[in-house]
Amino acid sequence: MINIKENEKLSIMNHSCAHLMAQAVKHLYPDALFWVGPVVESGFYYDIDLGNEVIKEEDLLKIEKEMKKISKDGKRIVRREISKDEAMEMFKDDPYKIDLISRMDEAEQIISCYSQGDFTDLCRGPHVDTVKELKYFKLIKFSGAYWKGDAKNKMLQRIYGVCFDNEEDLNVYLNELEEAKMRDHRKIGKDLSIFMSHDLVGKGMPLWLPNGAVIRKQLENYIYEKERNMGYMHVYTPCVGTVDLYKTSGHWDHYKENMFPSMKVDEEEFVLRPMNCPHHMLVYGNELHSYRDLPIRIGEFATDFRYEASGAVKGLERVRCMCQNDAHLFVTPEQIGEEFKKVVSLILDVYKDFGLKNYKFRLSLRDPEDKEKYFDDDDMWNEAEVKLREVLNELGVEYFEAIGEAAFYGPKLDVEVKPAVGPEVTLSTCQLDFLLPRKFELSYVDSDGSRKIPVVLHRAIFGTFDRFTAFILEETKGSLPTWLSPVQVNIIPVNNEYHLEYSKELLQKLIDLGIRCELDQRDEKLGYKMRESQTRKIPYTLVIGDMERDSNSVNYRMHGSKEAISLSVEEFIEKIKKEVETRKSN
Ligand code: TSB
Ligand code: ZN
Repeated sequence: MINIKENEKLSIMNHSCAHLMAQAVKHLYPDALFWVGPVVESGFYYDIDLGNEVIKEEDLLKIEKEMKKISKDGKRIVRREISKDEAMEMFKDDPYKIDLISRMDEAEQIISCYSQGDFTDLCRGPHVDTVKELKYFKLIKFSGAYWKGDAKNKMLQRIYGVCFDNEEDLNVYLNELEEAKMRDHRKIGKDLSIFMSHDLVGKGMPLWLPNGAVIRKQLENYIYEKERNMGYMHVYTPCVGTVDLYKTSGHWDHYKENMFPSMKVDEEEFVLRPMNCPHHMLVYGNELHSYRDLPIRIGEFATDFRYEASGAVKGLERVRCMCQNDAHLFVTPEQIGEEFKKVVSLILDVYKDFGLKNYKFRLSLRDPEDKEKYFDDDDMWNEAEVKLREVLNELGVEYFEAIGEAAFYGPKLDVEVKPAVGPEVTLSTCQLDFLLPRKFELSYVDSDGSRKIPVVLHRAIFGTFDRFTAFILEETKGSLPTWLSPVQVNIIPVNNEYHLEYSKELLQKLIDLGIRCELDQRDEKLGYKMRESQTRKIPYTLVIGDMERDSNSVNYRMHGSKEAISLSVEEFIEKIKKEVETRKSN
């Protein structure tokens, strides 16, 4: 999808279109006040104070109609430069503009504003010459948005739109948008009953429904096996810790704004944990370790809580209660390269198993100028960066570098993916850490009998089960491979009177073999049931009639295929079992 913000011409058009929309809104809602109207990747938006009015779907059409009218009228867009004092006077009845003007740099004594007909707005510009040039636009959606993004402030109305310089590009864009909406995991998650949310549970706290729970369990089994084979040891630890634990780890100082507030129980003060590292440090410290025991790999499917802004939470992708596929690897300094390589290889392996191709590796480094954010040890940082690059080059992995994106304790490698809707997010991560083991006074006995401090690699291959599930739902458009599908086989008897008994036997046989199977014995038309089986994206739909019953066979259609194939029951079982056991991807 085109990035409007990165295209100079479209960027100017979209910015002008935001003004056009504001003018139309002002015509329809004379008391409207305007906050900011920037150009974004997907077009433009404007945050508007409409008093107590809340924008509805049909209002967008009204505003669009008014925009068309103004555009036809064809007024010129005129730039004017005024002094800060003039601006203050001109907008004295508009608290939002006064806020903007009063915060403008002292050096910025000249302020520009743009007028078109009866509408004037404060703006740096540039703009198109006349509103006539704005013909091919569409208002896309609306939402509430707190003034300055702060939940303590008033809720404004945000309207999004997009503008192109020709009709075809607009239509292509709108089609792509429609497709992205269909691929959005929030829609798929609802259509396929994978997760839900409820105000009584809270924002960013999805509930995994039975279908989602099956997927999650399969993911857990899959990654557990991989990790176990690589020598990981899995633990269970509580999803709370005392404030002192997080003071020791440094999270209380560096991560507090991402944490839920603390709560007192008797004499102890607890927090819901945002990360599992401190718990795992304590697990490591529970025993004395020799250099011969290292690497020690402590894994956990661990629930964490993070305060994410209410406007940022999104389906399963960005939640406030999440489950990490987490592990902390304790290594000697000499083992860093090799262990890091194993993690990157595991990431590559997993992505291949899932048939994922749309991702990028990002090597996140510190900004050497920023002495506040990053733990101060130049040698450590330089050495670590060299090592990570070395491994990536050895593995022939393509990556880009991002300065200033490292964690406060060390550089990291992230895997970035693009969701159907919205900005890129991180899936997998592997982070080098020289700091936490020191804070928890961890050690191992080296070959010469001396005490040494281990280095820690924090890593999450799926990231969280939540975000990974969101991503694979979008990548597969909900058509999951058989091994991951909540229901793998749907049996439909042609006629309940003659074929139900055989169908029931078949159902039981498949269930006994651990295949997730359903029998549709409702009194509905065969065609209807088959279509529904497709909509539910069930990999195998078996249609059972006389032929199948009499010859102990099945007749199946795979999801997305019209072809009907006959196999003996034994052959079918063999086929599907193999597909599940090898976790075949689509
Ligand atoms: C890997 N301490 C490390 C851990 O040992 C850690 O917590 N790293 S993290 O902060 O990067 O989080 C790990 C992964 O969780 C991220 O890579 C991302 O994929 C996922 N994640 C982070 N925040 C959210 C969220 N709000 N919702 C869903 N998944 C999230
Ligand atoms: Zn960690």
